[in-house]
Amino acid sequence: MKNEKRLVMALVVLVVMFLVLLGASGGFENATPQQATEDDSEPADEDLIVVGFSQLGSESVWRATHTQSIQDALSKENGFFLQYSNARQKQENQIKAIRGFISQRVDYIVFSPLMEEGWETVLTEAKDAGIPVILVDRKIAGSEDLYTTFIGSDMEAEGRKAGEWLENDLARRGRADDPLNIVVLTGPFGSTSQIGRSCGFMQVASQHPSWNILTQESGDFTVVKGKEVMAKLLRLYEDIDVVVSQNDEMTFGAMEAIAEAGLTTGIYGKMKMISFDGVKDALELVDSGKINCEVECNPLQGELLADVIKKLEAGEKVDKEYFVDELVFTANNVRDYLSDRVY
Ligand code: GYE
Repeated sequence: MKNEKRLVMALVVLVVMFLVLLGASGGFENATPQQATEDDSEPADEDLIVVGFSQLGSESVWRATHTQSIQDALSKENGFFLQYSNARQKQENQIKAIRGFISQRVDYIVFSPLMEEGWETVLTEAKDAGIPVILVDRKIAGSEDLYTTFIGSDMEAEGRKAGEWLENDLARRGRADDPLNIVVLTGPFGSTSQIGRSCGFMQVASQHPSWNILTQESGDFTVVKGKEVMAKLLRLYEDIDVVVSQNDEMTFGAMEAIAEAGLTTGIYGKMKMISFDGVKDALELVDSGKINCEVECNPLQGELLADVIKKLEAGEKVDKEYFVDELVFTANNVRDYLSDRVY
């Protein structure tokens, strides 16, 4: 009997030890949302400006470049101590990260909101704690007093540029009034990049009764989903003339689906392909004529962000929004930019 008791006790101890080890090794990561920050160390130097940065994920080359640009600019050498957190496409993770930054009393909160809705409560908490919030890349819906400034792209202008390129291309060929079947692969519905790009493109499309928008469907800004959605649309619609794809990853996926269906894109192909971002691999496809038009979205926002924070530190007034410079690439001008493209 005594021995049995001992055995049970030993087993209990083993199970407890196993659970403790599992927790420490991150085995519970899926059950409990990620820690607020991935760099919890304390700033060694009192003079550094402490910034908590919540990035929404790492879905694209654009996003990786955006993160890197901010990490490079907010470096120790430049006077910053950066706490970086990746929300992996979950709004709850971003909210948790922001709450973590508030409780650590960082000097600034920088974040790229996954969606436009749903930030009132947590940003009111930041405001009540007196921590300035800077939005990068994407915006939030609702009250403008919940953030200090925005740094990023004019997404609606990007959408219009896509429409205007199509308008001009058709006019140049004397086909301005030809009926045209268009499909739009969008980013996640409710994100600033989707809302802006769809609205801007629709503003131009609404002036052309011959443009028939067959559908707008989300490809989640990823290669896999872009391919899946495009394959489905090719089965649903026989005669697609134009694909508007709101980022390069979806474009790469869509082009795979189009090739697998035995069809072609670009200057000499069956379908016109319009894409957004302008990463190097996409610019190469513009150069080879497979993508007709790339509307640039500039991820290099870190230096502007650092300048704006330094201004705030100096007590200077800052604008409510800052837009980065962006171009449109076609086969006519892409060679001038291709060799300098680092991402
Ligand atoms: O176009 C896409 C990304 O919000 C501008 O998000 C950004 C978009 C970008 O993942 O590639």
